[in-house]
Amino acid sequence: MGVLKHYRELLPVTEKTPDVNLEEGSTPLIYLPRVSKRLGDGVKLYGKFEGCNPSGSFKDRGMVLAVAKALEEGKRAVICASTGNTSASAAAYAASQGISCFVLLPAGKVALGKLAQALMYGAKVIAVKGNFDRALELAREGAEKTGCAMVNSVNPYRLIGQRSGAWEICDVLGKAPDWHAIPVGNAGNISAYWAGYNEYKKLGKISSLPRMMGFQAEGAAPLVFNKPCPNPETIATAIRIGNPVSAHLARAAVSESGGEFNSVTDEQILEAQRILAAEGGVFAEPASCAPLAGLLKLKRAGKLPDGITITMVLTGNGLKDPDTAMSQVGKPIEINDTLEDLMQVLGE
Ligand code: AN7
Repeated sequence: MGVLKHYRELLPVTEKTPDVNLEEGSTPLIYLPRVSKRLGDGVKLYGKFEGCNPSGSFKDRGMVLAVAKALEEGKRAVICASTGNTSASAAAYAASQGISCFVLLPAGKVALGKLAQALMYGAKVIAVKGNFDRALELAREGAEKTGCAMVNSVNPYRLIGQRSGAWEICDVLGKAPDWHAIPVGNAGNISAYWAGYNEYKKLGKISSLPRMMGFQAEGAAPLVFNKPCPNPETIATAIRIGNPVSAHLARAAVSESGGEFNSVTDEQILEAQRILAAEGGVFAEPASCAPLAGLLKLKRAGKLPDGITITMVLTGNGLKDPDTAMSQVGKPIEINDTLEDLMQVLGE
């Protein structure tokens, strides 16, 4: 039914708020028995598959509210900087409402599917010769000068809408997980989930809170190393971010929940992506696999207790980044169109 309708009473939605809806949210919480086994006895691992959102990532949960509120305020254009998914989401919602959308992307560093989406949805796509952090500064200045609605997560409605992910997890599990594992880039989503869990606790819908486990790519891990990273680099381009805007909120989430930040290498991310696909049946983009990589790392280090329930947010669809996927898998087996050739393969 869409996030605005589903959680209307928990969101700043009034009768003046336009009814924006691409049927986002209500994504599957998938139990992953084979992958769970890798993490220990009695561990229950669930993936919240945000790749099922209309633009293929979790960004839709907050974008629907940000765009609705922008329209309510009379804005007719939105602007954002993005490593790819925010731009795809902003472009989709802007298209659905017939308003303009400007997106600033780090030139050459956005996964193909995301670029295709922004262009197909009809956004004005601007490739900035610089990294995401610089593009974000420019977008903020551009928004100020033009009066376009800024729809990055500095827009408070984005993070409020993203709380719905935590609410859905609790609604389905009937409780909060013990651990909540999540990739961290600009650090908005971990902050939103923490706020969402806390709100549900205050409302008496859950009785405990999860440990918030945030995972970053080693080459872009400002929260792990506790300082901005001037030249972030990682194959997980979605989280190629060196100076997270919501760093303070994310730090609070981790310390209040008794959680931690941890980093994983690109190699570990790609390994986790293959495990999730080949043993879970779920294809998520590289950034989304940082949490599984991190959980496997903690398991190896003896730091993952048996018997716990873990949710991890699979933030984006694997189809968004076919290049990275194809670079690590084999080619199809080509045969002549004869039964003989086929039997040679099947008989192997
Ligand atoms: C798949 O689209 O920042 O820590 O500009 O696309 O809330 O930033 C994307 C971030 C994780 C990190 N997984 O979330 C953008 C952008 C995926 C993402 C993150 C992103 P935040």
